[in-house]
Amino acid sequence: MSYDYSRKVMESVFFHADIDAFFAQVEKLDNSELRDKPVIVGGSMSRSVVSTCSYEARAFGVHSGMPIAQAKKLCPAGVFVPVRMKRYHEKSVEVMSILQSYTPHFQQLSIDEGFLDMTGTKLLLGEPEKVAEKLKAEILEKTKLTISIGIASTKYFAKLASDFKKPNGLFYIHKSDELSFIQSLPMNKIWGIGKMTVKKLEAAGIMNTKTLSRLSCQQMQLILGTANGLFLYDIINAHTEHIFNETVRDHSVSTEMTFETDVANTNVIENFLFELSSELSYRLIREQVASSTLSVKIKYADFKTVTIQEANSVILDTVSIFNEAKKLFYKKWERGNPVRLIGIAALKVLDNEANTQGELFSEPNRNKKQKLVEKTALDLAKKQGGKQVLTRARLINTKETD
Ligand code: TTP
Ligand code: MG
Repeated sequence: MSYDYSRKVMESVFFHADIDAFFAQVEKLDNSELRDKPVIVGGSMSRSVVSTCSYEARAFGVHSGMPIAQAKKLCPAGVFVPVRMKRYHEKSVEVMSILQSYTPHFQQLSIDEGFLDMTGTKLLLGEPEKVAEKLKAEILEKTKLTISIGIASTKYFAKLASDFKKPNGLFYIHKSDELSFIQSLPMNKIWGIGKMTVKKLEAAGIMNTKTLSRLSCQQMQLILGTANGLFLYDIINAHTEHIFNETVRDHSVSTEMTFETDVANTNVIENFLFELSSELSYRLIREQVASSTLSVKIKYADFKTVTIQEANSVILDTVSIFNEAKKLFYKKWERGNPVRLIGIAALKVLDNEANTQGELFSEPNRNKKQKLVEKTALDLAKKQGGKQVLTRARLINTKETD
């Protein structure tokens, strides 16, 4: 038997699908009075930042992670609505199940986005753009939500492409255009270059992507460190096949906050734990990981710090994290001793094998899968959370929305 070596190696085709202004779009869907209005979602419990906002609000400069107070100044006509995670999860499941019906190789990346490996489907399904159009139309018809789709030969470029024509966009970055596409973006628009990286590059005299693209790998590593230098070198030279394919193992996801004044009131503490639980849940889902070991940290007014951890069944959703965290807290807390800071962490997290949001909530985590390396504004907000000042009133006066 002979093998036809002249056969061309098949080019990979990936779609990246991402729901437009997700939380805000769901709010509009559920309340027709919000149609065409600048809708700003956020301000749950103690954390008064914008989760997301509609494109009308974006025109005023409002964006995710911005303090609500600032959003109000920029967009006084904005309609501010609280986060309703449960409802967003429902809609996410609807969208994700349609996405995964298009390919057996679907990778959910966060609550509102995922990759579809469409390699080799051209003969069966047709041109990628046509398939993407059909997919968008099906999602709109069945879920009443618009999404944007990016197409490329790697997941990385597909993700850039979906962002390029948002909202309700469709864009194909062909392989031959990848290098010119990436090198035409301003540095701060290149996915993977955060504010800190831009600062470091500028401090080294690299002011634009063109100059950046001329650096050797060693030069980038000198400026950014070994791993980050290599990561960026690969991106800028359009070597992106490996991105979004690494696996995560044995790291932890944590969040903590400091009280404005030391607190011994259990109502306040429990509200606080709920807020932390909701954040932790959001991050676990977003990073597509799961954990069965929760840890709680308590720092007292005198800075004495204690931690307690316990392995249990898989924890993912806010309520089960909250219940577990509360149990651990009361086990360890010296009753009446005022607390200065509380933290919770999911330890030994593993990639969640589940492909849909629904499975994510019910199934235990199993094998390792793709790593999500996305650095969201939310993560930044959470990091700042440790220093964030909170008021007692805000915590008590808020309703449970998750
Ligand atoms: P994104 O897909 O980053 O944003 P988006 O869907 O609102 O807008 P678009 O994709 O059109 O640019 O995030 C998905 C959802 O995740 C978003 O609707 C709300 C939530 N989210 C936060 O709660 N905080 C954040 O900082 C970010 C970035 C997102
Ligand atoms: Mg989105």
